[in-house]
Amino acid sequence: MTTGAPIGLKRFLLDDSHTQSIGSGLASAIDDLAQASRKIAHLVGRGSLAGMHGSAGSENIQGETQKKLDIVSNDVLLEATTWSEHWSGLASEEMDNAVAIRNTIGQGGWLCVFDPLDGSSNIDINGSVGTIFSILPSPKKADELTDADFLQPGTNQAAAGFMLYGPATVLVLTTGDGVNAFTLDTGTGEYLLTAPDLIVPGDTREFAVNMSNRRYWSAPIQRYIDECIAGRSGPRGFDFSMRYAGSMVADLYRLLINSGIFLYPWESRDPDRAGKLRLLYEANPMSFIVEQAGGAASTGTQRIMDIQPNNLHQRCPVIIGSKNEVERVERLCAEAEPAS
Ligand code: P6P
Repeated sequence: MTTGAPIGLKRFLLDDSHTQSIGSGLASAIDDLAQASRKIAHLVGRGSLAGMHGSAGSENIQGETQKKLDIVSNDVLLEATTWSEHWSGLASEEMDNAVAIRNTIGQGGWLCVFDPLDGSSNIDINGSVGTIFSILPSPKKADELTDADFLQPGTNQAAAGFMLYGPATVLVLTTGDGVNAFTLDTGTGEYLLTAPDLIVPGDTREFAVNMSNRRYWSAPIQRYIDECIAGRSGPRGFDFSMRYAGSMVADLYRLLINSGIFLYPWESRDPDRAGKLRLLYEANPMSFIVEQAGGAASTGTQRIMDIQPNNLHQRCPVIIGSKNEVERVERLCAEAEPAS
């Protein structure tokens, strides 16, 4: 290996000091997902030439119309994990229930929960989309697994990451010892370490939120965003900018590289629904990554990774990113709480 050349994902996983403690089983399990993402990246990169734009004509359990690429990406991930000795079960945004991995190769020790293609509303407009994954310890053998075995708090995660299929395909990964980003070399098919030890600055002047939903937010969230918009003449004393991709993977990658705060809060339009984003395969993996990069991830009133899930597709409010801004939102929410 030429000195100074970026190291590949497989070598990073197997011999880097970051991950020697995780063992070769988890390292190889992560590589299964990286392999699958190469195929997804190729399909996404072919755009409409792959003949996979548009709706699949079906809905997922969330009641969301499934894009053809949602289904295909889910199938690619199922294929990559089913024929591997590292997994015992899978759960996905695109599947109502978890599935057990029964194969003759061996009995895996890991569960994977994933959103196979996050931001898929961006597919047809050639926007950035991605895959989000969370890896949990399997409490049982495959044959004994039920959905309940996946209902583990985010603090149980052994690893989490996402692939962003953008102008470049990037894999962002944490195994609990910092956050590292790898870029896919489309020539060799290898993920190369291009951004080691990512850190999210505690302060930021950039926020990401769907402003069209302002009327549905609670008063503290409205106040926080209004103060950002008020800029240097307002209580913050400086100007903010807003960036919003409508794709969590793109919005989160930006705040990991620059700084920022991303919000998808609870909304009054559907008061019984805790938020839009799903806890197990969107909020928890992203929270693990951002916390490992020195940021924070909250519902506004509680640390996301402390939530005890009660449903595979449970949703939660998400306030995530630069720590000092997330804590400011939490203070505003606490002040608004009725005196107990
Ligand atoms: P809205 C994509 O559908 C997604 O689940 C996330 O990737 C994204 O952050 C959010 O929904 C966008 O939702 O309501 O702003 O279009």
